[in-house]
Amino acid sequence: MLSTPYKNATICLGLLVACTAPSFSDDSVKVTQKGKQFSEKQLSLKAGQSVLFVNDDNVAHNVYTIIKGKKQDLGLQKPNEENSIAFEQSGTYRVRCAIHPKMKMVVKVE
Ligand SMILES: [Cu+2]
Repeated sequence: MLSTPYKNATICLGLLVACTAPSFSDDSVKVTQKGKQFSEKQLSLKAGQSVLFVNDDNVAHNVYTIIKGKKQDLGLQKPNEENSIAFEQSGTYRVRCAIHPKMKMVVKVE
């Protein structure tokens, strides 16, 4: 019973993020995934800034972040797909691809 409304809420939230993305794009940083690497090895951001991950490869990628043991997963990103994530909490995030363990990035948020 509970799972369906929850799923719908998640989809709505996803659409909302997708639709409102251009309005805060000034503040967001673009990182591409190409050649099984992130285009940046390290980023410094202010809390609340977002990163737009764009898959510019011909293989699927995944992005997840870890801070203080807390994991946030953006899911699978097929070629040409993009996903944005807001870094709300200050600290050092490790950013990884679940498919390619060598893809690594560090995001420092203050
Ligand atoms: Cu990957």
